[in-house]
Amino acid sequence: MGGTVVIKWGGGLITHKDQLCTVNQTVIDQLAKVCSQSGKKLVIVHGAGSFGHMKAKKYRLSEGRIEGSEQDDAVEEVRSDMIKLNQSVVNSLQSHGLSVKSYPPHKWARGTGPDFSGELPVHDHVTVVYGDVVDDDDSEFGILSGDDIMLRYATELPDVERAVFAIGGVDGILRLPPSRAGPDDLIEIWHPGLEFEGEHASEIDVTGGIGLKAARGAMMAEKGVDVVLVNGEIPQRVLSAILGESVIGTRIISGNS
Ligand code: IP8
Repeated sequence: MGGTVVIKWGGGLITHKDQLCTVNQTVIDQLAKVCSQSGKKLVIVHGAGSFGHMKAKKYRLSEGRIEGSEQDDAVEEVRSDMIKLNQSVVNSLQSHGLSVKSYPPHKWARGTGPDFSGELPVHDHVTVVYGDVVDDDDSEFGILSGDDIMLRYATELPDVERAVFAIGGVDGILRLPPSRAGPDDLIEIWHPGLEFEGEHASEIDVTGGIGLKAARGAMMAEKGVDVVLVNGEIPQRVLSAILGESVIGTRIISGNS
């Protein structure tokens, strides 16, 4: 079976981002299928999309405890919404014959950002984790992005072959925001010295959008991990990316390469 491939299923890819708690079942099933076809040992990290960002934004959960603000129900609701999204992911993977174990981060991780604490759980075959509301020593709770979890798995597991970000609606990192970009604006090889004008829906998202993926991807590349971003709506590209074949998308290389 070889080494492990760490793959992010973007939240905007696997949910309908503008409709509260609505899964994109077609995409989830396509991704589950290619994961099963790949025959690889996988760590799948999924994002939150409309199961996390909308309520987290409304109740300002990424800011931690705000005195005088009623946030406790929202913390529990987002955790339970994320368990529902995770269940859809796990069910689909299992229905494609995979041996899967899922580990809700609020049970094993503390703190936010790339230096969160907690031992990374791993299952023999397919491990599933996701962006979540976690406890935090300073601010009581906060939002741990799947992108930070990706970074830690990709750089700390001993046998990682590569890291793949499957994202929604775009072919990779574009020079211009998707609304203004043309076919020639895909950046095929990106490193931190190369500027791009990412679009971040900060009125919707509580985590970092494409900019955070690029930044975490660069940190992985720095440690020698191959990183690629691909359009997650095109199953063949996701499969090629998992297998390490050449594919339309953005490869991230370290600033020093
Ligand atoms: O979508 C965010 O995770 P991400 C988690 O991976 C929540 O950045 C609960 C909003």
